[in-house]
Amino acid sequence: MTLSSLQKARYEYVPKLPSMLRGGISEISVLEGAETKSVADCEKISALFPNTYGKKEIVFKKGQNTAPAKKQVVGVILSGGQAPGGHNVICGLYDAIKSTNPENELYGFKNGPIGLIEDDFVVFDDAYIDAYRNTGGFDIIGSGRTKLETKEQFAIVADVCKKHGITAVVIIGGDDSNTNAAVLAEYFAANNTGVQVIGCPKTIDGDLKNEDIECSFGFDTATKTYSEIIGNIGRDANSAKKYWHFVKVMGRSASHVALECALTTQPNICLISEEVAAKKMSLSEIADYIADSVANRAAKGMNFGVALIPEGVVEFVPEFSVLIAEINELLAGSRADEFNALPTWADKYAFIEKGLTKASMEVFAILPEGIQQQLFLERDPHGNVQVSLIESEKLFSALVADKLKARKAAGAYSGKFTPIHHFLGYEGRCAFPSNFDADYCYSLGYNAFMLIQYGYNGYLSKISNLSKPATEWVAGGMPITKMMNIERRHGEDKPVIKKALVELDGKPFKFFKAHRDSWAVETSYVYPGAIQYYGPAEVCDITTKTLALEKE
Ligand code: FBP
Repeated sequence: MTLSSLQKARYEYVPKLPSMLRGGISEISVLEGAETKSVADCEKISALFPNTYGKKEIVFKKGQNTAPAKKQVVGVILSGGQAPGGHNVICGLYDAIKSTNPENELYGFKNGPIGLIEDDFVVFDDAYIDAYRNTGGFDIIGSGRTKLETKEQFAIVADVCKKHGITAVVIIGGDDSNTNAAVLAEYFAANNTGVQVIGCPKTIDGDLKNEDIECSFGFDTATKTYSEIIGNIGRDANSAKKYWHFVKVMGRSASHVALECALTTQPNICLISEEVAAKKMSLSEIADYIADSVANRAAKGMNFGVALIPEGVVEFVPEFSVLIAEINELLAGSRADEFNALPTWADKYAFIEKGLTKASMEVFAILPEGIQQQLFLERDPHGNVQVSLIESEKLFSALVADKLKARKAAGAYSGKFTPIHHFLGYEGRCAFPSNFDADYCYSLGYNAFMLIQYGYNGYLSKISNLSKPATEWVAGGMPITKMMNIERRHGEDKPVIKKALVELDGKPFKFFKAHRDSWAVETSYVYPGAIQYYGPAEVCDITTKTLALEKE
């Protein structure tokens, strides 16, 4: 394998641990705090988790390690979308496991949760681990989106664990995967398997966070990667002075990624899905909002700009959600075949016109034809519209173009509008982890083993005080049930970890709101440049603006 210079250099990087985890495993003791309660629906959650509910929050500190000595065989999986730093969680876990007892073993189950069901694994050794230290990606064992959620699956996992003598399973995943980790932990406890489950908070989307988890790993690196590119695009726009760049960034539900990139690069426009929903904005209102910036800048001679669009925004536009629901209904069952058999788009359009309500047809009619067709072509296995595949950056630029045309006709605008489109998503998910993510992830993995060694089950590895230097980080664990509430999912009440959306009264959004009107008209772009791995801490170890503002 040919290695890049950076890859070779990163192999040598020694991730920074919180002080309390430094100095050897024998010097890490545990401090138990108060018993916990779930954030809501306490009675229901406690009834669903009789063996794992209400456990104590814990913090590690310097002191004599009192954990019972026993051979540990740990299994680990990566679950869901890639996020920079996943390899380091496994490296930290491995190092803690082996430095406690070289006889301990770490099994990596392949391709996500399915690996545990199919008993498809690798047993890590030094050479294997060393080839992945401080690198991006999940290729160390692969990842997948199969869910571990049924009793039948749990029983298979219990058998697989028994077969290999596995004492604990570490699940590295997002809110859904960690919800399932809590259910698996309860199953293991209820069935006296003796197997523990520990979760680690992952997702570039940044929507697994709460009063205990300050941020999910990967968010730092992914947003810095996108911000570098957005900054470069802004500088190109300001150099050429002829294009409006519409940049969609990942974040299926929440707009944390878009907001962080906006705070870092100061584009002219950044939509925030949560605000769109709160204000019940229509597509037309959003288009007018962007068109105002285009027109105001054109009036100052600036026919260029940068607009950020969060991936999930269209689902937050109320009228659009209704339209999607109606389309799903319209094509339910055999009607999809009937629709597909129609020979021309004009025939199909007539079918749609007949089937939609007047209000939804009005929304449908203003969409560019390409997007209209996308709504009927891209269906998921259940036959539903795949909203995430909608090219919303193109949708909004087309709607803005229509608005500007109308304004021009009315003599209210005389600029030029030439849009260019980008989608930044996969580009950031496997970047070399920033020092922050390399350190945070290594600490999460190392800490996960401390939780295992001390016998905890159904806990999330928790590293906090993250806006401070790594030495001041605090390592510990929180029962996952503490983060749960009951939500309606697929027609059923389910215990889940609450997804964290952007809070409109939170400091990051408020900061953005206080500045965005001037960013919309002026050219205030910031060019953050590439992630730096070597150099002064104020350049290399900086956290996100979101975290800094939340913790100020
Ligand atoms: P996770 O929630 O699993 O971390 O994944 C998030 C994400 O990166 C989203 O931002 C994006 O919409 C999605 O994954 C893409 O998924 P896929 O890799 O299946 O195309």
